[in-house]
Amino acid sequence: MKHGFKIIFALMLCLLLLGCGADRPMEEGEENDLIVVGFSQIGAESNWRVANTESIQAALSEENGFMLILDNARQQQENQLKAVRTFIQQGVDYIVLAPIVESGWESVLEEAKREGIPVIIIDRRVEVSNQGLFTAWIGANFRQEAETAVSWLEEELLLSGREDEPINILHVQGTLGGTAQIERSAGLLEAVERHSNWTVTAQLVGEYTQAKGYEVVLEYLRQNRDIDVLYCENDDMAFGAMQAMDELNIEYGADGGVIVISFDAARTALEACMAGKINLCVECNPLHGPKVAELIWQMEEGVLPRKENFVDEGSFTTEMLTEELIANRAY
Ligand code: GZL
Repeated sequence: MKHGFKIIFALMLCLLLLGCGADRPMEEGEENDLIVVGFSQIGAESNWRVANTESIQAALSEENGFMLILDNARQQQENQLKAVRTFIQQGVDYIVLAPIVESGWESVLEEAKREGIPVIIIDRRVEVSNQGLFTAWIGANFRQEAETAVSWLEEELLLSGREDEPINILHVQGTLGGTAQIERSAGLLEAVERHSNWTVTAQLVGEYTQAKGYEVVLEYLRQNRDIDVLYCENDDMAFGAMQAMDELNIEYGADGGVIVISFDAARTALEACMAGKINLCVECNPLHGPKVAELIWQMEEGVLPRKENFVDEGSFTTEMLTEELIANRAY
């Protein structure tokens, strides 16, 4: 724990122990050597994000030797910048940042570096001139996720004899400028370049939420019903789009109609996929907590951690899924 934070922490502790609600006085002689971690999280926009936060909270618990300070930025980069600067002023030991977009982090990361506070980036990436401004990144291979989706679609169309038919694709994007959106979009658009019979009829921004996904898809489908594939860059937007198609009596899913492709593969999406409402769930593993803890312990022992740390992930189709498989999933 940094000297500065020790003073603040000691003051906070005195206030608590003076009857301001301390739930338990420190045991006699108990050393408080918790590792203090400031975590700037984007928000709680999706099931994926909630699972990501829970994973960090579980791994960086007091029982595991940490004091976690969690800040929810409510989808605003400005709030993340403020949170990181507050963590720096508090003199935390480590900062974990889940950046909402790739740009705009150079100066705040330089400030953290000047104070000698290691920063671990999770999930989406940061675009900086000097990769030394952060210690490590943990996350998914978003381009691979897109390639998994496109390869599955190519196979699906071939198996159904539609490989040469005109295919209209409605593309529902996540928050523009975040790595997940950039890579999942690029993977689809590159495939459209390769297939002259594939057309992206529209790109709608659903901000990764069910409400916005429903709103933009309903508005679009009211005017344009001629779509063959719905490519949704996360489950929550897919649920919003499904709500819109239900409202407009548009058939979709494994039994026919619009082919639905979704990313994240949270339990609720897997249940919809098993029910045939989503054709393909491409997994994006949110369980970054254990790896964050592992890298911090390495640094505590003076070991420089690996710079890039990918999480494991796969994909699921209707016929692959069972109640048991879904029940055993961590999120
Ligand atoms: C992906 C992550 C995305 C998820 C969404 O790693 O950045 O943000 O796909 C979440 O569900 O909102």
